Amino acid sequence: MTKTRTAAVKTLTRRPAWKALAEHYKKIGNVHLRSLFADDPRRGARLTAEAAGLYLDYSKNRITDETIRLLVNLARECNLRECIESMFEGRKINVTEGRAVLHIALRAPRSEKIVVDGVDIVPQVHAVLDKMAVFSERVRNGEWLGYTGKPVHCIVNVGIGGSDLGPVMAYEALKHYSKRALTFRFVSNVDGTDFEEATRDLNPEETLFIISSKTFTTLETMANAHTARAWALSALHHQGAVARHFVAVSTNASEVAKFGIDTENMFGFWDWVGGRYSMDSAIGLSTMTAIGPENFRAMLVGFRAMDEHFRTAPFEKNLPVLMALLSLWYNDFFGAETVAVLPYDQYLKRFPAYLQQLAMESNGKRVTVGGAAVNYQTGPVYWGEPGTNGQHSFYQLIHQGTKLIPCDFIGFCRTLNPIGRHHEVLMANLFAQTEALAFGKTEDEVRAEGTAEGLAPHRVFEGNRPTNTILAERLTPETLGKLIALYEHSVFVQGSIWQIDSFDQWGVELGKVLATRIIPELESVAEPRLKHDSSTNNLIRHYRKLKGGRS
Ligand code: G6Q
Repeated sequence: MTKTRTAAVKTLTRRPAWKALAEHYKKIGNVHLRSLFADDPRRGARLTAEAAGLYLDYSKNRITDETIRLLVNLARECNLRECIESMFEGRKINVTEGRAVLHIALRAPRSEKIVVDGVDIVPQVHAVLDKMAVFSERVRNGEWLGYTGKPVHCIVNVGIGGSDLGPVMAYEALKHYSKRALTFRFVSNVDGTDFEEATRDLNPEETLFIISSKTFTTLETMANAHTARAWALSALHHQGAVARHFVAVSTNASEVAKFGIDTENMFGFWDWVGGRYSMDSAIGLSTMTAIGPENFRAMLVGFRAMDEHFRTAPFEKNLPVLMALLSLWYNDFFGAETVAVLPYDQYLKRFPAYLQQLAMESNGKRVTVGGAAVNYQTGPVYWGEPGTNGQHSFYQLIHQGTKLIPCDFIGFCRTLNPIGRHHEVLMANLFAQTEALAFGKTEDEVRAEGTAEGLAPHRVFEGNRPTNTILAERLTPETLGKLIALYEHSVFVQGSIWQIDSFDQWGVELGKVLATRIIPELESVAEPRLKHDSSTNNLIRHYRKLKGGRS
């Protein structure tokens, strides 16, 4: 390692604020939430923050006021304010790809000016939004006719990764606001099962495919797009049908045209929108078609409200900053490896999967922007399921296992589906879980209940399990926008402190290259000459043998 690299590596852990946090951890790392709450009766009301209608209770974290002060110092020492401005001003902060990172421009109002390479991009953003609005209204009103003159009412989004997870999550999250007469399906996996199951009950005459691919070269999406075209043409029998049954969301007009899609029916976006940050760009075309342009715009208003809060609020009151710093506190000082995201709303069932990509593809990096290996932990594993389902599966480990798992609980004060007592029961469970995780149940309390001697240790809840609780009034398009922007910016804050490039994803490349090499080895009729390691060679041979045996 060169001298300069060594210097870069140590920068973060040598910072006074980092060292102060390490010292502070020695003092409070083992302090129990029970005593923190006992010492300050106002803690539960005090350690909260509210912005844009999202209420964050972070009092059930293993922190004191001093912790927040030190974490904020760290953010300052890492020039977080400048990092935020660099993003908002469109500097090329995605260093390894030489790109600006401007998903915030996707929700900028028409009046705003954001210049990239000398061009104001806001008019382009709104031109695409307007074009999406016209298209989606035509589909929603039954004016978009298929090749045989029937209105389309089944919309299939074909895309993967950032071109799938956002659209699926948003469709599920906002189903309540969707036009129920339309059917939406999402095909992402190259496994033919995904396409088959998504289309088996659809009528090609009434089906419209949105091929969503920034590059329009992604192997899985192109395979599914070609299968979709063959599926449609086998029923419609004419190349001309492609123009009526396929539209594209892409930055690659020439590949879109080559596929046979009229570029008039292509919805563009730009290299300054990363895949996992694109659900509010044209990649959200299926979302807009489902919920309508007005609701989509309301979602953008929500994003924007959080963007403004993030850019202007002091760090101590800044929701994305606070959440990022708290997560970093556990990740880098307590050695926690994962974060559980637990939405108490069935509509948010795909939210953890969406966050998984957002957080893990962004911050799963082991070298700094300058290319030096880090000597501290970067991005944690994100995972989760909606409550209360998770309570009956993995919460056991969070409560009584040996691992520290900070959790984000997300709940809404008003339900979209008021049925009997369901919502109170749901929310009671949310509050009860955070209470149980924080305070647990002592051995004395267990014994006082008359528990049999041998059973007592099993029934003890240690507590001291940290949680954030995020509450909003109701799940609306606007709230969803705020929630997503909250996590987007939180991920960015962490990446800025860890000095990594949160906007590239080189780690997905190697597997793709190797797969391309292996495909012909699986397909060839003649026995291929394999040059992999002995395990991979053996697996390929085993596969070929069994595959041959079945056919
Ligand atoms: C996200 C990644 C990745 C990407 C997919 C699909 O940030 O870049 O998940 O979205 O690989 O890429 P295309 O949209 O180009 O098909």
